[in-house]
Amino acid sequence: MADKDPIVTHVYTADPSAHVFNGKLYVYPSHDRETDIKDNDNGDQYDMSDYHVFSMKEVGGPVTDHGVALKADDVPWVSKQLWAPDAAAKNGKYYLYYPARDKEGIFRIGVAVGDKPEGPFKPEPEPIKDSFSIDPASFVDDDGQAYLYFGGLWGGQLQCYANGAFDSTQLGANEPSDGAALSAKVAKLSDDMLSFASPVTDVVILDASRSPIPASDHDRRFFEAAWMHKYKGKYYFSYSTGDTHFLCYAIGDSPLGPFTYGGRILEPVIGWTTHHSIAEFKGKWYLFYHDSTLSGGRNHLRCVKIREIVYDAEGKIRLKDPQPQ
Ligand code: FUB
Repeated sequence: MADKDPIVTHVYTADPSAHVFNGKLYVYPSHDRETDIKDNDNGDQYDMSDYHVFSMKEVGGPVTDHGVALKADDVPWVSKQLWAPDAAAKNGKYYLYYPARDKEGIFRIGVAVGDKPEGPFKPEPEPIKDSFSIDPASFVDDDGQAYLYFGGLWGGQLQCYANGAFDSTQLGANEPSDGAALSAKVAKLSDDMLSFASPVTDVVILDASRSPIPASDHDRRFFEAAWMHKYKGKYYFSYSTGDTHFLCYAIGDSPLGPFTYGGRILEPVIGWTTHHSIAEFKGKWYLFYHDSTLSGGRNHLRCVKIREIVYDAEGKIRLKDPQPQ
């Protein structure tokens, strides 16, 4: 497998969240599937119904598909659309965080618990209290405190919470175009990893002059695909800019921010969405991402790929090898 080939081709995969557990690299992606639903800005074509977990002992080596780890039919509050998941390990257990629409069509975030990194995962019967929107990303800091980052615009419904309380008139709408950009959200997780242990707060991204990135700056503002990793004591918040299709990052001194915009990691890929994670494995750092090459460019049928990244002396991220066209 060259590093720009899909990690698997027998199923469509997207939104990869990568973690190293017990010396192996695990990837928790969305499981894309065929649908007759036409593409729209609400993302209705992303109609996924279960999760598979994948693992490998080496980047570029054989990839094991551990089969179905969780399915929508097993979760009492879910109606449809199991979107981008993530996983965490703590207290000898493994936690799968996932967004889905509830029976009213509103995105919430659920958690399911397993004894092994690959699952199966047993879902909690209700979504996490006070959770909303999509794309949960968990991060367990060196002191053991865990955090959950989340949020996504347009079909991800983050714009419905622009003024705090849920505003149903913004379902299916775009974000406000004036003022500061809407922020991703973050909350501390409880010690049992099943609930929020702090209020939900904004993940503020500042520009070099310490002003929040404006909503009009579509090349740099947050859209979806939150991810957190730590490198040399600094916290790297990375994300997708959505309608401009970049993967960007911002650097901070605290997992709660604020973060200062740092640059782009990946230029637009084939397919509308771009979504990633970053993890260190066996002394090298990798970007896990997706594109739609496996399906010949169909937006909702994507494939996960891996590329090595490096940091310069100032901690700026770049792809180790130039990006293929
Ligand atoms: O896979 C469904 C959605 O597409 C994800 O939640 C977004 O991040 C985008 O990749």
